[in-house]
Amino acid sequence: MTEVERQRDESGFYKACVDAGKRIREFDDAVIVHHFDADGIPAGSIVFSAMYRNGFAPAMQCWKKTTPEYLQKLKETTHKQIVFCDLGAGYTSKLAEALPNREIIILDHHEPETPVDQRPADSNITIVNPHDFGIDGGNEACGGGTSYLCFRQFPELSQLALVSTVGDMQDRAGLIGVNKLILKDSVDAGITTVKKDLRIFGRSSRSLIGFLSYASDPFLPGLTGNDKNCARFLAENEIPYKQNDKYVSYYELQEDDRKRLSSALIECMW
Ligand SMILES: [Mn+2]
Repeated sequence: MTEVERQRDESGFYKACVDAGKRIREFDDAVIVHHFDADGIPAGSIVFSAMYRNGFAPAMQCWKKTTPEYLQKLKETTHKQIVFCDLGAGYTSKLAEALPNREIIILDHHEPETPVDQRPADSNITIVNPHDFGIDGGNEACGGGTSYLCFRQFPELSQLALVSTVGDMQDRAGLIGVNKLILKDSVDAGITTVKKDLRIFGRSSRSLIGFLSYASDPFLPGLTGNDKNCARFLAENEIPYKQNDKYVSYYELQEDDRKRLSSALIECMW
């Protein structure tokens, strides 16, 4: 049964997360293995933080991908428990074979190796994966989100989950489904505010010219890759990209300048 055919069971997914979170907080000799990317690093940090709040600091390993070398390094440790974050779903049989005497929990959103109803019942591996509940792990639940849902009693960790969501590029059409719930947790906890703004990298870290000329998603016709055109475009729209002889960033603009720039960009996209 593919994930599309599988009936959506959000509450089942949330319960699986809570159960895994409870068990993880009981671990006393654990290593966290997390993916080396913008989703996996916050995901591992979420699990670490939740355990650390219990007075236990687990070991951590950061993997670029699942390779025999990384697996060997993990085998050489003596940790009784292993939590995989943002990886592992595609390699459960290999993990079971290589690490038979450990208790393993996999918090992942990648397509599972085996459909949930065909997995061995006596495995030492617990899998928590949105795909098993008819939830699309490709656009509404990432590794960090799945990890956070195990520990919703700590709503402050929702911010790391949102970093994961953006890092996994699940925010393209706005946050939906599970991601939307995490955002709500974060807003309700008073630690995140939602604001409509330009979705271009470098709002504070780049000069306005760089902000526009390096933009590739979306591609800005006539501006991306062309510093001169960007400077001309800003001047034509009376955006003060240089103030007191210093190039300024988007965040340093006044609200009305930002609005004018947004409108001009929308026009240039048409
Ligand atoms: Mn991921």
